[in-house]
Amino acid sequence: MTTDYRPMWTGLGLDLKMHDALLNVLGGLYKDTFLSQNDRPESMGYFDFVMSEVHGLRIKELMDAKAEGRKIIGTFCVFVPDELILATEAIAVGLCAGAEFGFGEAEKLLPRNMCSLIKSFFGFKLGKVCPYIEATDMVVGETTCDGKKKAYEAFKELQPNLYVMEVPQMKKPEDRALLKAEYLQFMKALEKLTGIKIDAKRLKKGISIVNNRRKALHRLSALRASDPAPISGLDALLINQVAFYDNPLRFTDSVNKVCDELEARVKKGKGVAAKGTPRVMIAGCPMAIPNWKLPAIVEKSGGVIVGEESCVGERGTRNLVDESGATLDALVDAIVDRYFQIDCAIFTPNKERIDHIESMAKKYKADGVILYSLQFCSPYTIEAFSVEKKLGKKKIPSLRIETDYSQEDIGQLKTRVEAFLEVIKK
Ligand code: BJ8
Repeated sequence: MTTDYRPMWTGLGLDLKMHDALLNVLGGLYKDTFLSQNDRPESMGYFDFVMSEVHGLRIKELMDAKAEGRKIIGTFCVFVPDELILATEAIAVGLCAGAEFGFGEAEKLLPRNMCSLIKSFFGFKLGKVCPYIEATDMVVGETTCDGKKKAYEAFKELQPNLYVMEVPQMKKPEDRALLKAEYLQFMKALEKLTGIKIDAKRLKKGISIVNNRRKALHRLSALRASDPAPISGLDALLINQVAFYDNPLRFTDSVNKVCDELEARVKKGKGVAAKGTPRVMIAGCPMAIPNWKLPAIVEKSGGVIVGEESCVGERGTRNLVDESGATLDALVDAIVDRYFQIDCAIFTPNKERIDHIESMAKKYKADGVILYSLQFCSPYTIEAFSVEKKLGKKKIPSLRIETDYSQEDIGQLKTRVEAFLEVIKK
């Protein structure tokens, strides 16, 4: 960062000493994980720049937008429709955190046996190191897993602008009706906050922006089906992670530029890893920045990741919203239809997810699937058993991995991943 952002961070109430320490660690980790890779697409330069300015220029953009009267909405879950937020000229930012930071403080408010993702956003808040959350005008929580649902009760004490949305747990018609009612209520809350009434024209524009972002990410995913894979799983994951922070129009444009470059690579038969490199798919809990531990182990051990069945990945971007509706109600229905198909493991039964994992493994020609769950995440850890059984029947090798944000198990994970790659090697 060339600009001095300290006055801005001070204005946001950050603890500068802690924040400096976090940025130092992040910078080093980014360099070791991403910049050390061979043969990266040149167009990834944009994402390197975004990451170098993730607490700088992007926050300045948010603060400038606030000065113009726009609102910032922080979210933790892909069930919160960005379309509705954009329809009120507000800006959506993802708040999930992927680093072990401030866990000691978080564990004074939460039990130790909670997943790292929850402890992390508490740690970032308590440590005063996240400029995104401090810039928000509204933070949206949701009743997904029990951990999040109950943690928000304590989080409300720290973050008074927290709004909690109910998300159903089954896929019956009455559950769809519940989701629609929740979205309508959320629209009202957004309208009250922003002073902007959502109409069909505004919503259509929001839908189109988010659909275009999804289309660019779908294009990226499709290119990864090529053998050799034209981009590393780490870089593809990074792009999916940046989607939650960046200006959506600029982001879409940048992803399409990466895709143009990858298309040229595919035509020439060029890849980031040699043809025949074991192709791995990861399925499970979302990986928030800077949770790159497992993908880095897989790719440094000689595999290449070709797909993520994750909310920071295909589960979060699958399906477009139908843009053809002429009325506000028709467009809201189209949004509900799209989001109601998300197959998060909090749903029961959740056969769709198991089917999706199988079809993704085929589509991306994966030689094996790693079933990834964060320790103490019941939904994904329990569901991994059924997924493993189904993949086994289809003769698709899988490996169950349960971990957290610490670095302590790296050696053990590496040994298990290397053994798995040996098994799936063609
Ligand atoms: S739609 S995956 S973003 S809830 S890892 S906090 S589930 S104990 S994150 Fe998620 Fe929405 Fe579902 Fe996606 Fe709980 Fe598990 Fe922790 Fe998790």
